[in-house]
Amino acid sequence: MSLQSYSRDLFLFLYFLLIIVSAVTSFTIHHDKSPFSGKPILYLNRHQTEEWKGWMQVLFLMYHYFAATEIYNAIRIFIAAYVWMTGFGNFSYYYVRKDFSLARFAQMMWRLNFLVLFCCIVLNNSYMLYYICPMHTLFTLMVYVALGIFNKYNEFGSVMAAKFFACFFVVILMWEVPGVFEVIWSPFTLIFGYTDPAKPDLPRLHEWHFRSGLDRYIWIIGMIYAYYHPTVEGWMEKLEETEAKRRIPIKTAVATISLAVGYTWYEYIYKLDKISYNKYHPYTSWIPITVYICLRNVTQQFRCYSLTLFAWLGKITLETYISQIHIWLRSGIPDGQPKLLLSLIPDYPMLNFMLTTSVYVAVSYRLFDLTNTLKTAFVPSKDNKRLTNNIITAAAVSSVLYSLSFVFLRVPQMLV
Ligand SMILES: *[C@@H]1O[C@H](CO)[C@@H](O)[C@H](O)[C@H]1NC(C)=O
Ligand SMILES: CC(=O)N[C@H]1CO[C@H](CO)[C@@H](O)[C@@H]1O
Repeated sequence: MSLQSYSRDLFLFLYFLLIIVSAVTSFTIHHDKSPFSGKPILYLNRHQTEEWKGWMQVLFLMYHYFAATEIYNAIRIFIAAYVWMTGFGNFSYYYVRKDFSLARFAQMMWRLNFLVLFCCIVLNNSYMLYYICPMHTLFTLMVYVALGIFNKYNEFGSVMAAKFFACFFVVILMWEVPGVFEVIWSPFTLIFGYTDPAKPDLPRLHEWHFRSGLDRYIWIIGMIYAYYHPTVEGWMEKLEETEAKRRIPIKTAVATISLAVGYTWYEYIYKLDKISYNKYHPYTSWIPITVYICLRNVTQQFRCYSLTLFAWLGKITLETYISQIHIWLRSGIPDGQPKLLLSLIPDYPMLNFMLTTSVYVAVSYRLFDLTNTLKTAFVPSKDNKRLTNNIITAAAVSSVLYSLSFVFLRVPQMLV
């Protein structure tokens, strides 16, 4: 059993090493076409989003492994960025494809919750121990509902504006008005309740309120960015076609403004201590995200490049997030926060890190694969009858199993 220990030098060394390795081995230039215009893709394409997820995820995981508390605020931003992508990706999908079918919805829920459900059942953990999953499920649902209601009218700008306002209204009502959150969620305490064995006195819904509240607005910002995405792409195409004499000053101005805004945010918000930072986070997390988006695509070259190794890691973020708790770190008791490291080679922390990390990443990839394979098998795309049958069978089988295990758990007590 080794305890987490933090050395900034080692932390940065490992992270930069990974960047160098992926730059050397997986630097890729893409020549994709935009689905909107057929021209070369401009900004925030898939590769970039996945790469973005990947490099954030590595820092997020290393933050846990090495207990790097000094980057706490940065980690909050990364999680906000994931939620931003949930809003952005799901909005684009539903807005463009208009596919609100049961099958598509069930597939999305399967992808988000299949693995975590089994971890909860097998290891007797709460859903909230893996708070990323309920959070993304909630915000995915909210995007789905926002776009699904009266979806025939989504073409009208005024309807979309009303929908965005309605989203803000719901969020303000639920999180800003004291007491409303508890009233709405207390019937679901069984699912969203959580008690950290290390802090048994907090209310059951505290964790859910805290985690979901931190990123309550950013998914709407993601939707708004997705809504204006084609417009901004249009501007960018035009700018790219103008002569260098006008293009370069405009780009320089964009870069300078982004850097200045980013720096101001860093000085006045980021540097705050954890508690005060968390107060401002819901209202300010869009600033660094916007700055990153601007800088990441400021030149055509920048936009087309991506590091495929990070993009690969970005695809399996959900699995690496869930399995880190069990096969990289460990906690020892149900519902405990993972404060210990999995140790296969005691006394050799670096070798141990290498070995457990390889096993952990390989298993995560396998779990990602399995989730998708089983999804195709159980959630058929175009066969609603079979899908309904599967849902009913699953419900029946799980309730039988649940009742049986409930009885079996009582047996030892009855024998005494
Ligand atoms: C919707 O959001 C979820 C959660 O982040 C994500 O797993 C899923 O891929 C998104 N769907 C689309 C179509 O982008
Ligand atoms: C906000 C921003 O800097 N966008 C840039 C993205 O890339 C295009 C290239 O087509 C530039 O014109 C934009 O300035």
